[in-house]
This record gives sequence, structure tokens and C-alpha cells, in this order.
Amino acid sequence: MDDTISKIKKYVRATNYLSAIQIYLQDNFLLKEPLKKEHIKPRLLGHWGTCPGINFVYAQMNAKIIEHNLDALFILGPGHGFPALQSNLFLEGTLGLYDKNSPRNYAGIANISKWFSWPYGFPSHSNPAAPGVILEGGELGYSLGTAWGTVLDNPNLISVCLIGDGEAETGPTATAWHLSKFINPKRDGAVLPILHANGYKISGPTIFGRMKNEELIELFHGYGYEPFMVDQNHGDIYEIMHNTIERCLEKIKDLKTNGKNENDSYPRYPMIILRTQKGWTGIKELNNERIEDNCLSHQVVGMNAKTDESELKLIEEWLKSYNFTELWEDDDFIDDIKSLIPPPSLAMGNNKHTFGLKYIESQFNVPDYSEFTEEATIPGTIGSSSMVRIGNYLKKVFEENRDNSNFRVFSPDESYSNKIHKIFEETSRVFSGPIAPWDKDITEDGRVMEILSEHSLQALMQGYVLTGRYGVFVSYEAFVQVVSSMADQYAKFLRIAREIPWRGNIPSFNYILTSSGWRQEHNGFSHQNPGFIDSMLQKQGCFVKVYFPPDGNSALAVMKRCLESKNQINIIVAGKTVEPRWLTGVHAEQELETGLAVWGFASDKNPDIVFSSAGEYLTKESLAAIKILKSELRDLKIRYVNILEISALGLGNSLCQVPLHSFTDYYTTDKPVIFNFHGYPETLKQILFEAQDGKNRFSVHGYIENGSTTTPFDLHLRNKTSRYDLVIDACEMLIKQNTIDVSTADIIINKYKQKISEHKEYILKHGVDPDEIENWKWS
Ligand SMILES: Cc1ncc(C[n+]2csc(CCOP(=O)(O)OP(=O)(O)O)c2C)c(N)n1
Ligand SMILES: [Mg+2]
Repeated sequence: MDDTISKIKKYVRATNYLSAIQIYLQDNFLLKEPLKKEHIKPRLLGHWGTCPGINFVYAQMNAKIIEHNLDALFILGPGHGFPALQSNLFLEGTLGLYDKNSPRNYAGIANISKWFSWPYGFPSHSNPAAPGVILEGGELGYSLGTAWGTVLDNPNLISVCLIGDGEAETGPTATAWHLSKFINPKRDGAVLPILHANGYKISGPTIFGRMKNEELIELFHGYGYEPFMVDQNHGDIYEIMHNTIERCLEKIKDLKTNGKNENDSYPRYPMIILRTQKGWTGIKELNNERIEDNCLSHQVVGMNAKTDESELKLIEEWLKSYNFTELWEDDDFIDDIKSLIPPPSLAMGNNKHTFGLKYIESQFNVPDYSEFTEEATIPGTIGSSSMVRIGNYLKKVFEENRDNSNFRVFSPDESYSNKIHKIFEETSRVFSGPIAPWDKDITEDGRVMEILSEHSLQALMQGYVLTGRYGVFVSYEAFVQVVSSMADQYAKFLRIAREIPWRGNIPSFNYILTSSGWRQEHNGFSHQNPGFIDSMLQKQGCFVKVYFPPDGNSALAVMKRCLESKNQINIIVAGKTVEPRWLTGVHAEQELETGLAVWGFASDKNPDIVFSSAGEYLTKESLAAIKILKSELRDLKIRYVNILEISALGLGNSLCQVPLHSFTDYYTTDKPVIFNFHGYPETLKQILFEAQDGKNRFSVHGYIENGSTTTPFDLHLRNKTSRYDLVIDACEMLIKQNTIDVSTADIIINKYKQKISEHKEYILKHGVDPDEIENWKWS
């Protein structure tokens, strides 16, 4: 063992050196000549403090991977420690496999150093261009949840997750500790969480860093883990870590063989609390301030090295302290170090699970949905619930992939309330804790992840799909906003990953946003927020697609399309209430081809005005408005255009897949268009911006942040998306166009203004919408 420990020490010395030179040097990489100012980069960028701990863990894991042939991947929470990760990828040779400029020789060292944090070079944080990386590490908090997602249905995988002690203060990390309670030791792999208690974050101490060892052990024991302390103050930390990882691996093996201990509520997974000094082995003191073992080592130490002789000297002494030339011979690392490099198939940076579908052999069956479609040949007559349709279909998806074990649904306690509970005829919610006889649809081998933490679900699903499996995240529309920022980080990761040729395809990340604000009139204002799609539609290109199926049949067609797609973020906005059916399965498929369609049954040739809508509730109001106008103005010619899909590129899927039909094919060149949009009007306006032709002919209605506990129709009135508001708007537009005269228009406008005030009186008195609204039908 002494021999292994001494090799690990050399390995870490080498990676510490490489981490540091990436931050500082643009030349003289092996310090063959005395360090001069011109060797220092003009702009010093990077984070040193966290690097030594990362290097320490990576090297220790390599020794164990070789010893036990482990299938292990590495998830780095503090992605700002990228110089360390890069050093390890370089040393183990993975980087050279994917980047021809970074072979394991002097030219490779020069390349990673010169180009680290350099314009058009390597980014400063871990990123998708680095092999093995499946987490954009810039926004902290998501490593642990992502790691648990990777091991679901991967029984032999161990995901080593290094969590910063600052990162551990975040909400998403706090909740992710609980994810072990949804892990089935036999069916799933294991995460080995390592809390990197280096004591500091950017500019101060961390909560965990200042807790006593006993307090930390009690905390994590209470969370359901078996915590192991690895502390620099307890002896040779290299030896302690080496032995501790061994004990953790034994513990994981024991859990997999024997399941949870009968004294425990949940499977008790091991975790490590690693106390190292922040900036360990770096500059100890500068300007009479403590640097090593203090937050001042967080970023670049000696920022003035290029101009200040004494700082330059300090840096030279520090770099020389690693004696790198002793670790490097014949243009490669010495044998002691190379002996700790796992074979490429086992190297953490090259772990097959981190390449999406590239090396994953399992099949995923996306079944036909026709058996779930409903009769809709007479549009608008009978009702149906999109979410119930989707639930029926998802049950079949589970059925058809029973043997593949590569599909899961992720939902914050809402499978029932979001009406997809049909899936529980095929699977159940997973829970590895005690299950009471009266608990419904909960087993230890279910495939539905229900934890009331959108953060945990988002992270789990990221880990799951990035390792080549399939999923659907079903959320209340208003509360998916909780993970807006995470989804944004994921979108950034995906956007770059799509351009990296050696990364495999990734199953799409599918969201279903339901319990729409338009039918949250009973829960009130807090439950009304269509903002998630707004931020996601800022993502340029066509890898984020938002679908607004207008009814149950189209919801089925969209769901299938999303499950089949790759490398996208799909957002389906679908209601759960019973609403009119408009499209047959065939019509739904046709509309899906273009993403928007003129609905013939509601349209005339050569229209005077166009109505257009996205979202089932808004579609119903638009069609009801058309009916009213037709009854008031018999000669008026109207067209109705349904919008099924939107991306940042515009309405419809045209630019992404099929040739773009001209915008004017749908919306004419000069006629007024009244949009009724599910989300904020501004969201649609930003997409329509390029279509604006200066004629002021577009009027966009949508959610304008007026909500309360009220009736469904009153929500439309308050937001001016009701049929009456649309009729009034249409008349005003038609006056401007001289299509109708002012006096005719005024009569209609006043009539529907009157209707609006009568409605308020009616609901104040009766508490519900009038029958003509509640039971409105198209025909
Ligand atoms: C969610 C989030 N908030 C704030 C930051 C800014 N930030 C970057 S590094 C850092 C400190 C991280 O401390 P820790 O997790 O302990 O990492 P380490 O000590 O290993 O560098 C902070 C607050 C961030 N990246 N993400
Ligand atoms: Mg820290």
C-alpha cells in the first residue's frame, strides 16, 4: 500500500502543478529557465483554491478503479476547479483522445496551459467540450442530484460526486441528499458523495467548514448516510482517504448484495467528508495575509505577478515546489504516475455513460398512440383531457419498455393531480423507505420519481438523459419556474454539446407543463405563471421547442414526437380539464409537420381578418369569438390559424425540419391578425418581431398578470383573452381597415362590453360562470 500511496502523491503533485500553470503561464511551461514576467499571461483568470482537493480525489479514485475494475464516472460540483479536471483528463490521456492538440506530451502541456481561459481557448469552468463532463459547473448546487440521476437503472455504476462546501449551502444540494431514499440498491448503481469541506467559499467560511466533525457526522447520519471523516488533522490524509474509499466500496457492495439494513429506514449509502485546506500546497502567505487554508486562495493568488517582482518570485517558488521535472521524463509522466492511469475504457473522463447514447446499447420503444385517440370528426363537439390522454399513452410507453429499464417519469408529487395516474397500472412511484399497507402506488422498484423538489427532479433527469435514458418531467406550469435557472444551465450545456462531434446523441429533455394558470382559478394568483416558456424561448436556434397541443389527440401526437426526438428541450403545455376536441389523429399529425395550420372548419377564403391562438384554453376563446363575429357580421370572412409549436426561430417548426411556409401564407400580407396566446403577450411579440411589417395589424392577447381565485372565464376577462375581448378588439381593427363602419362596430362593441359587466355581476351572485360559457360548444 505504501507504494500506491507514494504513487498517488506523485500523481497529485503532477496535477497540482499542471493546474497552477494553466492559470499563470503562457510559456516556459516546464520552468526550464527562471520565471520571467513575459512567461506570465497578461490576464490571470481561474480558480486555484479548490484544485488541490479535486486532484487528490481524482488520483485516489484512479487507484481504486484499477484495483477493482470499477465502472466509475466523476461529477465535479465546483466547476470553477476546471484546471484540475483538465489536468486529470490530460494526464489520463482522455483529453488527447478527443482533442488532437492535447496529446500527453510537452506540446499538450503547452496547449492546455496557453489556451486555458484564453479567448477562443478552453473555458474557465467545466464544460461540455471536456470529455466525461455532464454538468455545466458554473452555477453551483446541481452536482449531487445529477449524480443520483446517472446511477438510476445503472446497477454497476459508481458516480463519484465532489460537492463544494459552499455549494452544499444551496437549496438544490440540501434537498439532493435525500435522493438516496429513492434508490433501489439492487436495480440502481451508487453515488459516492464527497463533501469537499475545504472550509471556504469565495470570501468567507462555509457553514459546513465551521461545524465540528461530530456535528457533521450526526448531520449526515441523520440524512441517512454512513459518513466517513477524512481529515488532514488525523494523520496522513492520503492513507486515510485510500482506506476510506475502500470501506465505502465495501459498504456499497454490501448494500447491493444484502439490501438495506433492517435497523435503517432507508438504504444507508456511504459518503465522505473531506477536510483539506483550501489552496493546499499553494502560496502560504502574501502581503501578511493568510492564503493557504483561507478563502483568499479561491481565485488567482498573486494577481500582480506580471508587474510585481516579489509576486513573480513567490509564484516561481510555489511552482518549483512541485519539482515537476522529477515527475516527467522522455516527454511523458514517469512510470509511477502512469501506473495509476486506468485503461481508456475505465478512465473516468472516458466513461461510456457520459457519451449519451453513443455506447448505450439498449433500445427505446416509442409506441404508436392511435389506440388512445378519440373521435373528433365533428370539431368542437365532445370534450377530452389532454393530460388523461398523455397518461394513457405513457402507461403504454412504460409497458413497451418494461425490459429496457430506460424510461422514467419525474414529478413533484403530482402524477395524480396532473391526471397521468393511468401509468400506475403499469408502474408505481419508487421509494426505498418503509411502505405502509395503505400507501398507494408506491414500491421499491417503481419508475416514477416523486419528490417535492423540482430542483432534485430536474437534476435527476439531467443525469438520467445525459447518460442515454429517456424521461418526462411533469410539473405544474407555475412551479416549474422554480427550476428556470437550472433549465437555463442545462440548455447552455446542450447547445454546446450538440456541436461537439464526439459526444453521442442525447435523448431530449421533455417537460410537460400542466395545471395551467388558465385553470388555476381555484388555487388563485400564486398558481398563475406562464413564464417558464418565456425564458426558454430566449434560446436561439431550434433545439428548444414549445408545443401547445390544442386538444387530446394532438397532445398524443406531440408526446410521441418528443419521445422520438434527440438533443432537444421539448416543452409541452397541456391542460388537464375536459376541453373540446378539434383534431383527429390524422389532422394532428399533419399540423405537427408544419407546427401551425389553418383550420378549415373555422376559416373562409380571402379573409378580412385572421384569428390565431396557441394553447387549448386560448384556442377555445378564439373560436368562440369567431362564432360570435360570424353571428354579428354575416358577410365577414375570417381565417383561423392554430399555433402548435414555437421556437426562438418563430412560429411552427418550419425552419428546423421542413421548408418554411411563408408567414404571409397564414397571416396574409395586410389583414388584421388577433393572436390569443397562452403565455405573456411579450413572449409572442418578441417572436413576431421580425414579422412586423409596420402596418400595425397584429394584436396580441395573453396573460397580463391578472389573477385571483375566481371563475375560469373571469380569468380570461381579467387578462383580456376572453371571446368578448377578442370580438371588441376585432371590431376596432376592422374599423381601422374600413372593413366595417363605425356605427355597426359600435353596436357590437357596446353589446360585448355590456356582456363583460353582466358577467361580473353574474359570478358575484352565483359563484360560477353562466351556462352559455361553461357549456359552450362550437357547433
Ligand atoms: C448558484 C451560485 N451562486 C453563486 C455562485 C458564485 N460562486 C462561484 S464559486 C463560489 C464559492 C463556492 O464555494 P465552494 O462550493 O466551497 O467551492 P470551493 O471552495 O471548492 O471553491 C460562489 C459563491 C455560483 N457559481 N453559483
Ligand atoms: Mg469550499
